[in-house]
Amino acid sequence: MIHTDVCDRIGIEYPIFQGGMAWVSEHVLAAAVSNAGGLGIISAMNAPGEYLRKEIRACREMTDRPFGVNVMLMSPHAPEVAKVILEEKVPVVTTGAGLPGVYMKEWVPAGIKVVPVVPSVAIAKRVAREGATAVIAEGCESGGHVGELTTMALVPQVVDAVDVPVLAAGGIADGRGIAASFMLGARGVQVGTRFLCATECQVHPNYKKKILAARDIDTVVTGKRLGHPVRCLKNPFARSFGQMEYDSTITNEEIEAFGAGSLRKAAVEGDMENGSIMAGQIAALVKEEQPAAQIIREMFAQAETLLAEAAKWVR
Ligand code: TUI
Repeated sequence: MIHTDVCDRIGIEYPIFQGGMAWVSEHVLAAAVSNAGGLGIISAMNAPGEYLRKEIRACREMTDRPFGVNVMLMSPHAPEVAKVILEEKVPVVTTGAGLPGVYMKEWVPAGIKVVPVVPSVAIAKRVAREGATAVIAEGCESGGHVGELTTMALVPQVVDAVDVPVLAAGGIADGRGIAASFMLGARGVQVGTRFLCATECQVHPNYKKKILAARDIDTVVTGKRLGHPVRCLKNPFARSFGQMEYDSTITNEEIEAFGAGSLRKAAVEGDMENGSIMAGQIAALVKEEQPAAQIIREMFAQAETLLAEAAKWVR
């Protein structure tokens, strides 16, 4: 059995968080992951606070176990979302795409456990100082909004820099990823792409099919010119976006307008031509649709075997 201080601090059985994926991570998936012993996460994405309140209450109908909410800090609704989190007494909050300090001033004294996603050592140190319960060091192998560093380079540096437990994210989809993360000093993992293909995940079936068909080199990072790089699967949308970024006659506003609503198009409408199919580099490792509980059990059984056998290489 694998049990770490992340399990104790968060109140979960397996040290695994489900990624807070915008337009994907809603209460059905979150409750399934929490019921399976991980930490299910509802994405507040860029929706108003009342959307989140409904999702939180629906999640509580489906599970008595701890769950989390992910706040995308670039969202214009982040301030009201932060209030809803306080009012609904959400047990755990993860944050992404920005610095959560201003909200942590209210969340931390209220007993809410805050676990920010960090792309660098400096940001990890900062949020640890501000009262984070743990941090998620996310490498650029992950899907969606990405930083510069790989998981392999980022995780050990963050582990050395902070006193709180570190979860690794980016490029983890099986037990090998968990075992490797532990060797880098992480005490837990966050997984997004594999949970996209959980049976309970409500994302459009076309999206799941694309993940299941992906090859190793099928992702690309768009949006670097705009200052918010996003990893997604190569498709006509990503190609056009990339061409626009190279074209100096096109303004940033025009590119933003082209990208607006593109994740929703893919995740909700199933538009695989004009939508942004955000996914991590590990998509090709996702082989089948499975219940969340099976994904978690399988990943940890494999990690346990690998970690137990690792000593055989030492003479
Ligand atoms: O947030 C994510 N992944 C996301 S958010 C998202 S929604 C979106 N849609 C369209 C365009 C952009 C975003 C899709 N995927 N992951 C966590 C994460 N956080 N990765 C990197 C960071 C991060 C980056 C900078 C965290 C803090 C940070 O602080 C620096 C600063 O100056 O804000």
